[in-house]
Amino acid sequence: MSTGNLYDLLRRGFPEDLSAWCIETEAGRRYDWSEVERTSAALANLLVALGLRPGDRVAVQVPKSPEALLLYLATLRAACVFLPLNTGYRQAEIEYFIGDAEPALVVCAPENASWVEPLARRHGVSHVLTLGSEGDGSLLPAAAAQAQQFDTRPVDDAAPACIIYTSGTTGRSKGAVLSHGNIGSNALVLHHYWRWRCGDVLLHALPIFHVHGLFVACHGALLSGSPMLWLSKFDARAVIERLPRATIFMGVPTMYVRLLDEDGFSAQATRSMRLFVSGSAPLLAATFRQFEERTGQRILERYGMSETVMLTSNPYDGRREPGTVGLPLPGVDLRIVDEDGNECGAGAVGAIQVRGPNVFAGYWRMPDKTREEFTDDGYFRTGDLGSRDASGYVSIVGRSRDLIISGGYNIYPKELELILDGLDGVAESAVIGLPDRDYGEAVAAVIVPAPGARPDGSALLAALKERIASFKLPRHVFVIDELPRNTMGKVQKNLLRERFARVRPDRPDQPDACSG
Ligand code: MLC
Ligand code: AMP
Repeated sequence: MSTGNLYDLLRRGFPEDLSAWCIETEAGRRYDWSEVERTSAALANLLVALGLRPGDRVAVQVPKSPEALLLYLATLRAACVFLPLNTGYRQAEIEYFIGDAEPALVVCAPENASWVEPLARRHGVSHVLTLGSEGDGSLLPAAAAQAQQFDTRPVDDAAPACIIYTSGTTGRSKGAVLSHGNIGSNALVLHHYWRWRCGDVLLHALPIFHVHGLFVACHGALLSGSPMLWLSKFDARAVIERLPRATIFMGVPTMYVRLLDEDGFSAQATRSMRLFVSGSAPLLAATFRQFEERTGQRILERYGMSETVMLTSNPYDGRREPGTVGLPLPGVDLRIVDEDGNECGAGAVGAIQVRGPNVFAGYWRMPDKTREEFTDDGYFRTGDLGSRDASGYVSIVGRSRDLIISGGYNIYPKELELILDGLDGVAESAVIGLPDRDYGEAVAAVIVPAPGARPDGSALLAALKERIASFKLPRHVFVIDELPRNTMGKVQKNLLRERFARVRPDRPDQPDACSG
C-alpha cells in the first residue's frame, strides 16, 4: 500500500527482481535491491526500538557509504527526520547543529566518537552510534537482531523528512525543513524531465550530505530502479575508468573542469553516456563548450537550492544553452522581480522568487526568519539574481546574499569575519570570493591589522582551522590599511574583488600576505 512516505514512492521504482544489483562500491562489493529493502527495515526497527518517534531527528555525520544511504531510507521509513552533516564540519560547528536540532540519535564516524559522545550528552541526546566507511562501527551490530521487515509509516505529504542546514548571513545556520511531499514531488518531476529509463546506470561521485548527491542523484536512480556505481569521493581517473559502464553522471562544475584536465577524457570514454548534469554552482560557458568539443555531449545545467530542491533545468531534448540554467521545471512558478516587486521584462536582472510543491515550508524553529524569506503571496526569495531571455531561459547573474560557492560548497563570509575580527592583531576583516579555475570561487580574507600589529597569514589560518571545516579556509590572505566603505559605512566588497582579482597569483599552495 502506498502512503505519503517518500520511501514508498521510491520503493515503487525498485525493479521486480530484487536480486538485481543496486549499488556497486569501488571495491566491487554489490548490494542488491532486497538488501536495500531488508537493511533499511532493520535500521528502521532499530530506530523504533531506541524509542524514536515520528518527527524525531537523526543527525548523521559519517563518511559516504551504501550503509549511510540505507540509514537515510530507514529514517524516512520510521517517519523520523534525517539531518545530514558535512563530514568536514568540526566540533564547534557540530555543537551548533546538535544544540539547535535536538536530535534523538546522532550517528558519527567511529574515529569521532570520542568528542561527539560527550558533546551529544551535554545536549541531552539519548543515543550515539557510529558508522564507518566500510559499514564498521556500532550501528549495524545494533540493528543485526532486528526484524528485516518494516511497515513503512504512513505520513502526511507535509510531514518533515529532512533538515538541511544552510549557512546564514548572520553566521547562524538555518535548518531548511523539507517535507516528504517537497522532495517526492521534485524527484518525480526530474524522473520524467531527464527521461530516467530501464538500463540507466548512475555513476555517483558526489557527497551524500547535500541535496545534489542525496536527493537529485540517489532519488533519480532509486525511483527508476537503476543501479549506481558508487565512488566514496570524486576522483577524475576513477570516474573515467567507470564511465563506459554508466549512462548518467551528475557533478559540480569543479568535477567537469577536472575531468577535462585528464587526457583520457574523450568521446571514446563517454560513449555509453546519455546524460551529464551540472549544478550547485555556475558552469562556465567555456567549460560547456570545451566539454562538447571533447566528447560531443552537451552538459545539462540545472539550478536548485537546499530550500527548494531543483527549480530549473535545461531541456533533455531541446536546446541546452550554455551560461543558462534552463527553464522552470514543471510545477515551479518562477518570477524575476525588480526592487519594487514588479516582474522584470526579458533580459532585465532582478531577484528570483519561486513557488511550488517543492518549496520548503520554513526554517527549523525560526518563524521570523521564515516570514522574512517569503513574500506575502507565498513566493520564496531565493537570494539569487537572474534574468530571463525571450525564450524563457533563466541565467543566474549574481547573488543578493553575501555568499561564496567554492567547488559546490557554500561559504558565508560573515561566519569567517566574526572569527577573524576576534583574533589578536586583527582590527577588522572582509572575506570575499575570487575567481578560481578549479573551485570556481576561492575564499580570500582581507585583513586590517590592529594598530601596531603585523598579523601573520599562517597564524590566522591556523586559528580558523581549529573552528571551521577546512573547505571554508581562505586560500589567500591580504593585509591592507583600510577597508573601502561607501557613504553608508558598508564595506565595498566589489572594490576588494576587483583589486585582488588582478594581483592574485594563480592557485598558490600557500596563502599570500601582501600589503596594500
Ligand atoms: C574540499 N576542499 C575544498 C573543497 N572541497 N576546499 C574548497 N572548496 C571545496 N569545494 C578541501 C578539503 O577541505 C581538504 O582540505 C582539501 O580540499 C582536500 O580534500 P578533497 O576532498 O580531496 O578535496 P577536493 O578533491 O578538492 O574536493 C573537490 C570536490 C568536492 C569538488 C570533489 O568539494 C565536492 O565533492 N564538492 C561537491 C559539493 C556538493 O555536493 N555540493 C552540492 C550542494 S547542494 P585540507 O586542508 O583538509 O587538506 C546545492 C544545491 C544544488 O548546492 O543546486 O545542488
Ligand atoms: P545551497 O544553499 O547549498 O543549496 O546552494 C544553493 C545555491 O547554489 C543557489 O541559491 C545558487 O546560488 C547556487 N546554484 C545552484 N545551482 C546553480 C547553477 N546551476 N548556477 C549558478 N548557481 C547555482
